Amino acid sequence: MLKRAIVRPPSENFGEGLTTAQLGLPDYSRAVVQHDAYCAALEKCGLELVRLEADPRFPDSTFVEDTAVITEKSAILTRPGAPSRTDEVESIKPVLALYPMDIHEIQPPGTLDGGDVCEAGNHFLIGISARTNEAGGDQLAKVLSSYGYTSSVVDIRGVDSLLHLKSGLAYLGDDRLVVIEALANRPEFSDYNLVRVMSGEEYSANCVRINDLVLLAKGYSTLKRRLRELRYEMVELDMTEFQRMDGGLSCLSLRF
Ligand code: CIR
Repeated sequence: MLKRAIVRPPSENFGEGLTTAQLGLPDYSRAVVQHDAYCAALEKCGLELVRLEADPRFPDSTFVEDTAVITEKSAILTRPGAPSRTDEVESIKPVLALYPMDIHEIQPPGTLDGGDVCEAGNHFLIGISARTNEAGGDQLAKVLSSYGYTSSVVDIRGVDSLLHLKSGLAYLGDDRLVVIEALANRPEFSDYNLVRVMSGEEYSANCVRINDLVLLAKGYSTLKRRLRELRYEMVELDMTEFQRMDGGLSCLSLRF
């Protein structure tokens, strides 16, 4: 059962962050409203929120997920692959130090973004991407294995328009993965039950199961219908302003 989530609202200069989306600049006030609704949804999932201040030094810092990987007994501080984001980790470190868990850190030359790490029960899928390199993935795998978790690597470097592994993949529990078509035939996922996301609706793959609810981006009726058939209870959230900055539902919180 997840108990809490760290969140950080977007800063006014949020639109100066990194993006490849070509969807135009985000509207800051609308992003704040969408972030508020996201926080309310996390509370509806039963999470207590640890709310950090917006940090204009790092326009991408609302995407807190990229700064750490958290397991039951440990937190691994990442080393984000984009130079403009590397130092975001510094302000997360003291927050995680407040909780009774071991803290590890990814070391150079390793780079790792939390968005590339998908926890699937006791197994972790680690994406190798433009942000996460093999050295970062190896370091994470070693730490995870010291706590009894297994892991495997998924190279997504050839997959167009996929920033992070979790931009195209989500674990719903019950050995079930939501996955975009471009990843669906990968042997790495052959042991899972797959919910395939049709092409053109890739953004919806970044959904998040939190306790009894699944958070889903608004406007993607195909996945919504499928998840309803599978009897998931969902909360739909307007994510347009974060999508403009390549961010999705999982990126906006660190859940543990
Ligand atoms: C970036 O490019 O780093 C941000 N604009 C978006 C990060 C999204 N994070 C995630 O998928 N975990």
